[in-house]
Amino acid sequence: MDEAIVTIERHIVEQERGFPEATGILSSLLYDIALVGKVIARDTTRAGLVKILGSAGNTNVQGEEQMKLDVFADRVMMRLNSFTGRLAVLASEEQENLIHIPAGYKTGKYVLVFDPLDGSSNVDVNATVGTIFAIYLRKSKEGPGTLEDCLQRGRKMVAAGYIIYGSSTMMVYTTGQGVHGFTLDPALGEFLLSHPNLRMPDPPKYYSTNHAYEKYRSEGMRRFTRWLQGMDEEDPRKPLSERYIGALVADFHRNLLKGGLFYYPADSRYPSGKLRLIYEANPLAFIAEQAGGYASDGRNCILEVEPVELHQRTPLFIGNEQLVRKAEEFMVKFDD
Ligand code: AFP
Repeated sequence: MDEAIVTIERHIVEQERGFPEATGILSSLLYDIALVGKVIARDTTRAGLVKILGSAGNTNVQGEEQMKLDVFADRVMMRLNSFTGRLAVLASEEQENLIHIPAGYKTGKYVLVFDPLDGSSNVDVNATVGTIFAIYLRKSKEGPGTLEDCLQRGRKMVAAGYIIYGSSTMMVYTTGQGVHGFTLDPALGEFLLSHPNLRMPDPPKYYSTNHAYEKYRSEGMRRFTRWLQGMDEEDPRKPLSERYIGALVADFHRNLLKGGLFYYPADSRYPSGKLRLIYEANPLAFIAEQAGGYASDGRNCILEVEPVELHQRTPLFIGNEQLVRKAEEFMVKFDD
């Protein structure tokens, strides 16, 4: 007999049964985010997209050029989540300040932080981009959510995931009960379970980093890269193959499915790293851990880092645990 077709809605509800005290609000929130994914996917793939390609002519809080599709994705996420009564507060990589629930609408018990369109410079060249999100329980008791609600350790996350807009659209999420991937059937407009219980394959196949910046990197990092390439004379290994898209979510997704490591270390241009702890590193770290992998800032587990500001940057090493641990070893040996 054919196997059952599982929609994301059914899967989320079934996962909720693992939490007898659950009220169903988290399930609804995840389903709201799946809808956000469908709306953004519709716009990234529509022929008329050409009209909105190019820069919006302004910059985001990181001083980076913002693409029009970023603005669109940001708005969709806000509009579909601000009025539901499920959230206390939101924070977006594209906005300097917290996003509060509009006056006159109820606040809820959850906090949503997100990168609406990661890797957006890929949009102009029809390459993969994605939306990354994390959900926490609010810490404040009532009223509008606070900065403290958003500055929680990754370990406190109750759910995380991403939607990747590639050759197909996929949503991958975890609530701490494994990692599950769903592929969007564009004809049905439904995400269908295609990758249940994802585990990072071992041995890993790939590493992903931007070699162009080698000259800005530490001795430990240069040596680590040579180790990955099998050129460390004391500890030779079969080289890993290299793949780098320039959209963290896409590089991470490949490594999740095939086994591998993504790393963006601190360097002399970005002494604290380039990627954002709250919107990028933490959600993917939770997913990596749930898939049997590990994420580090080079010294500590990413999920244990206490955030001190909303747009905090971090070095990131994420993927198969033995590769991430090896990077940590190189840093201790050559950089401390
Ligand atoms: P954009 O969203 O500005 O394209 O940045 C993408 C990103 O934050 C992350 O997704 C990539 O892994 C990383 O930057 C790429 O950075 P480099 O271009 O410095 O390699």
